[in-house]
Amino acid sequence: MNFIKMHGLGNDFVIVDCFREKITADPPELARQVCDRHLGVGADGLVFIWPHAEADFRMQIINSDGSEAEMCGNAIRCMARYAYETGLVSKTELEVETLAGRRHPELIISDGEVKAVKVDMGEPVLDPAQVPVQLGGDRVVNEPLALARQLLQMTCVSMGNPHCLLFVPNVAAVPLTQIGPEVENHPLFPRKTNVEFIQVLNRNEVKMRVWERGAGETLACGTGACATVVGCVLTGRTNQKITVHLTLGSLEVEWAQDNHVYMTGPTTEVFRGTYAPR
Ligand code: ZDP
Repeated sequence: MNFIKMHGLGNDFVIVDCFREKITADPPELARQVCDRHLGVGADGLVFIWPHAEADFRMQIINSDGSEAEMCGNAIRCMARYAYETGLVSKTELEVETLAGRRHPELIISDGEVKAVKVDMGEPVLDPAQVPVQLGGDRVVNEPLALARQLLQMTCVSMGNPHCLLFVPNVAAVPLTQIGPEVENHPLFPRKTNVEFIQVLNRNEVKMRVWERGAGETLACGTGACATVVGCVLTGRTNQKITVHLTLGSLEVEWAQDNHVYMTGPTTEVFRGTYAPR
């Protein structure tokens, strides 16, 4: 199986072009094998580009634990660039079908190269039943979250996939591997959740670390960065357009007047290869 290894700020993926490859293996099991950093290629997720009748292509994202996610921000940027550079598409504004609905990446080209990708990530969802998080009311903003050894304050946003936002004074000091799984698997989240730890630097910049549903700590999360700007605005901490600083770089995100969240960031192709499924 031919694949392309790409990443968005270190959130890395094995991408399989199903316009050209025939997939016979079971996707969840294939993802667990391929994403294994010792026995496979190694990645945070396995992503398939499928043909689609009405859209330029359909994106399917499987986390490294084999669970399927509704949407993926860093990967959609990588796939948009791959589709353009390999001639799957010949335009710079694309339509991508996902489990979260249609998404619209735009390739930012200069000197013939894809310098960045700007994605309309759609509208955030605050209704607890749709995040989903099992609390009442019309939104979950600054609500208590009781863990085994501490009481946190959370804000919950869906960008098609669930996010639990926790504001902290210093992201570097967060015991991510201890708190992350406890929140990811908390009974309040029937479909588990991604967990973002956010340190507000000023009204235009934040630092963020993420414990991802189905993948653990990753270096970046595009949907998480989009959920972050929504949570920051809802809690009065930042402006609508901010820079989200991640471990290896930053994403520019804006919760715009049209209620859509726009995310702009880089993509990197690392290598191409052939994988022999076990
Ligand atoms: O929602 C989830 O299960 C996420 N782990 C999917 C992957 C999200 C991603 N990190 C992103 O950039 O949005 C790829």
